[in-house]
Amino acid sequence: MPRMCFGVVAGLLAFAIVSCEGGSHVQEPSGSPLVFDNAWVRAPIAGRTVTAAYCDITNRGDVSVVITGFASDHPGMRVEIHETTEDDGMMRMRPLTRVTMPAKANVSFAPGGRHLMLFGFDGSATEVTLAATLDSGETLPVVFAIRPEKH
Ligand SMILES: [Cu+2]
Repeated sequence: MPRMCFGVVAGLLAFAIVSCEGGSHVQEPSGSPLVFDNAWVRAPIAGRTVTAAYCDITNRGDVSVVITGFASDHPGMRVEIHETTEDDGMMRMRPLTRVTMPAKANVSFAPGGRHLMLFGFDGSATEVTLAATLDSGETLPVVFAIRPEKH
């Protein structure tokens, strides 16, 4: 029985900027049902190399999509998905190994909740590309702007 050939879809790494108005910056990686908006990284405090990144993700598709991680193009940078939880009045962060995006739903990575934790980032950039990895093996590049404050 012949094996299915899982070809690499050309242009997978290309993405289109659909609109860019009012500070919003909608990104639609090609071939994906996921739409990313308001992607930004809090500029690290001087001398620090750990910070957080946030974005809003919409799954416009009819089936759920699972994000298993993010990878950075910035030298030395490592990214983890974290969730902030309150435990006996203490705010704690725990790493997530997967985030399920339900069909036709929004998931926000926002201060106080789920977020991306960036390690090894000295802030020497105006933007970084973080590629979302899906459990299908696809990677979806998303440009995150570096901003000094809560936005
Ligand atoms: Cu964290």
